[in-house]
Amino acid sequence: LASGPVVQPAPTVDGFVEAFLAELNYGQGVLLSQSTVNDQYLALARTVRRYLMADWLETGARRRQAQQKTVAYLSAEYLLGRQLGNNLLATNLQDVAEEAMRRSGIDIAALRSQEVEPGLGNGGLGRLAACFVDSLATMDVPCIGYGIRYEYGIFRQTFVEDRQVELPDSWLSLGSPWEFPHPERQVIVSFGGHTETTTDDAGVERSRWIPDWNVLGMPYHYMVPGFRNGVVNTLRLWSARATHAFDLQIFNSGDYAQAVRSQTFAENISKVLYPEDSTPQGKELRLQQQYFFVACSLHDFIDNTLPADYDLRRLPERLVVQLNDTHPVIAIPELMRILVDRKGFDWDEAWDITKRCFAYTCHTLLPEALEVWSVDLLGRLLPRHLEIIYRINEEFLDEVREAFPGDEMRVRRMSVIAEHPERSVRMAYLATVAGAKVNGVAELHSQLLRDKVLPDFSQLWPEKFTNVTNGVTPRRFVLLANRRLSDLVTDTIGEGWVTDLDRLRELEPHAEDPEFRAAFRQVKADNKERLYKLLRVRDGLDLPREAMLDVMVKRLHEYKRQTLKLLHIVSLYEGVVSGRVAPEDLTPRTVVFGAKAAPGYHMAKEIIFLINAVADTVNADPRVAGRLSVAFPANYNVTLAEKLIPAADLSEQISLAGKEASGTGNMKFALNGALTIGTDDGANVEIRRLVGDDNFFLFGMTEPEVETLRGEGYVPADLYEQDPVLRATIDLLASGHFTGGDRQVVAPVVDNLLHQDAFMALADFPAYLEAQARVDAAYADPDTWSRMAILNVARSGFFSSDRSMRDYLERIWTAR
Ligand code: 26Y
Repeated sequence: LASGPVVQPAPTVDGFVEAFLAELNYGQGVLLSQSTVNDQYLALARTVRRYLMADWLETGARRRQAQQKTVAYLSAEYLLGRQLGNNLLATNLQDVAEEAMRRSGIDIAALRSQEVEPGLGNGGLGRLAACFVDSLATMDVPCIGYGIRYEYGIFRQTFVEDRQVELPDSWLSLGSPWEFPHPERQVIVSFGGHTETTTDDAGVERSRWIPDWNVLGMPYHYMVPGFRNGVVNTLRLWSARATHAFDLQIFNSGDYAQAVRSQTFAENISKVLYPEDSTPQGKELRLQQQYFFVACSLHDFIDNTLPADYDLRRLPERLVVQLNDTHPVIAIPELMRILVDRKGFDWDEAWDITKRCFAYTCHTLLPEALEVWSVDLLGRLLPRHLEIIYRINEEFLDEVREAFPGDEMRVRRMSVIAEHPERSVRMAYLATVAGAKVNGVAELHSQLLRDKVLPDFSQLWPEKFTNVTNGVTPRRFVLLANRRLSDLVTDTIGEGWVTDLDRLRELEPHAEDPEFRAAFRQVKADNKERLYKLLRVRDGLDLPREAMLDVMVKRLHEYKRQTLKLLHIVSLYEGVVSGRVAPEDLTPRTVVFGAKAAPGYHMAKEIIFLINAVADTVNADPRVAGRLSVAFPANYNVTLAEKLIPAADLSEQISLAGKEASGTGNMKFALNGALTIGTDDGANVEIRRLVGDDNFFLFGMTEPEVETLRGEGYVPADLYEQDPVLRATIDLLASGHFTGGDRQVVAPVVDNLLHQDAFMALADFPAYLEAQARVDAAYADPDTWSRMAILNVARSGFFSSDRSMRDYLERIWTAR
């Protein structure tokens, strides 16, 4: 075996054509002349796959032999995006493949469009997981990404009369060439039942779990290629199967429905991604999903990945389990169960091993988003795990009592078991107790995590807490998404920046070069052109070519404040229709929104409706024609992000300070030369520090100011009374102007803003308008704007997920 990764020699166009035709004829079973676009797409994908296969096998063999410490990244979500383009890039096959397709009379662009992206995640957290596995492969770090192969990913969003309608995302229906099922590697996962106490040979009392139902977990493997480095890591996603596909005896007796019922029931577990990224709903199925994938994954690592004779006392030398938020935290009692019940360890030794294997990443600050599971449900579904959690908690609370004698209030505050409003397990606390490290995802977030979310824990174990600022992969979000910018960068500073993103700094001096600025502007213009062509075909949108492109894309959430952006649009429009502002004094702008609302999140859906209603009215009004347009293409996803972000001039990152843990879209925009208008929140703080105050449009309250205002009693209606522009803006919204005179339909959003405004959009409104005026002023001078944008690109190398992975390696995975 070779000791390091082997980079394969470049293939030829002839060889590629031959391999492609072989896949088409002998894999897909069709002649080129008879083949559909889907046939061709599948054959092309399988051809690319073949070029990765030797590296995949070699990486696997090398990993088995080297027995290095491996990161098991446990994540309920992976928002991968399309694979074909990424894998062509990773193998450096894009030019060869393009030419090969041309010679075969095929337009490769049509094949790329054929791929349905695996949308196995909701938003930031899922996309982060995908960026991290990309970086780990590129850095040749042993990692297995574990997750769930949802049969239906995040819903497909459509608009019917301006309202969101969700359609199922059947991403597998035309076949998925990127996955490799391994039925021979299925594992059994148990649920329910009860526990019994027995005495073992040594006279020690042991608990035994007698479950009452099982499902099978079937692994599907996906390639995770590093960037042109001969490394291909593995993503292993689990699909649920019934243990006995169906009961033949029942079937033969004629009860066909009953015969398939158990099958349907079991397979529900991996049926659909929960399109929720806000408050946890006590959904039994979600707990089943969590335990299902975690149990499969630990079993896979311990029983199939480690050598058969491995001494599990040394497990922490071989395994680090990174918990992507609390969704996989049930892995902690599961590892204890494996060690104590199955492998016969005594409790203390098992606990010592377990504590050294886990690390926990928190992705939120909203208290309502911290997951809890009712003791009742957990006890029914996983009775043995509940016992284990109780014991972990008992011993932990003893430790607290020892550290803070007589402080029973603190003991109650810190207990993993909450008593109110119902007895439940606080998963973040469990993760903090068991994890060797706990990290937030941006500096501000990590600080607030210590001070506000887990203050008692950070007091007890200050050394546990650390920060790793998020990052994004430059492969997908610069090289793949923005070929034009990438070519300009490479022409200017040479190659190498894609895997060493700090080198973008070398662009700094070129910000002063008029020729470079012009080339940079041309890149933006070309990207806009490409985007608008797409939006015409995809959404029937016709957008002006010259206007500033102002983009707000992210999940729809009140704390992210899409309504603040909407108020800005309405105020611009109101200015013109009321005659306060001459239309020619408006800086031409096109505002693009992209956002999905959780299906059960009522207010978010009302906000979507209102944005669409405002867009319809504004776009149809000749008084602002060519000056103000609003577009809301449906179904924002990774594929659309790759087109939108490179075209954007202005990036909207306007959450209420202290609410957005990090944000990662903000990083993608900065790296693609958009300027940010943003609050002092999440990673915006670090972006601004790096790109410089002069190259960032900061506005709004700071987190302490938010706290102070809340403490004083925040009355949004007073702001409405006092500020004439705000009043005119809200009045126009409330008047029904955008909804055919219907005041009723706008009331939910308007009343909420006036009487609650939990995220203080009205409080930040004047500062936001003032910052937008600064944006207009800067945009008026193309050289000023380009200079600022180039400096954003040059100074954002820090936000590569390669850097995040180095930080995890240093601060979490090796430091223990
Ligand atoms: C428990 C269930 C309801 C749930 C499902 C998904 C809860 C949360 C989530 C997803 C959260 C999420 O995407 N958080 C985002 O993580 C990003 C990556 O760290 C951050 O950049 C972003 O600020 C944060 O909102």
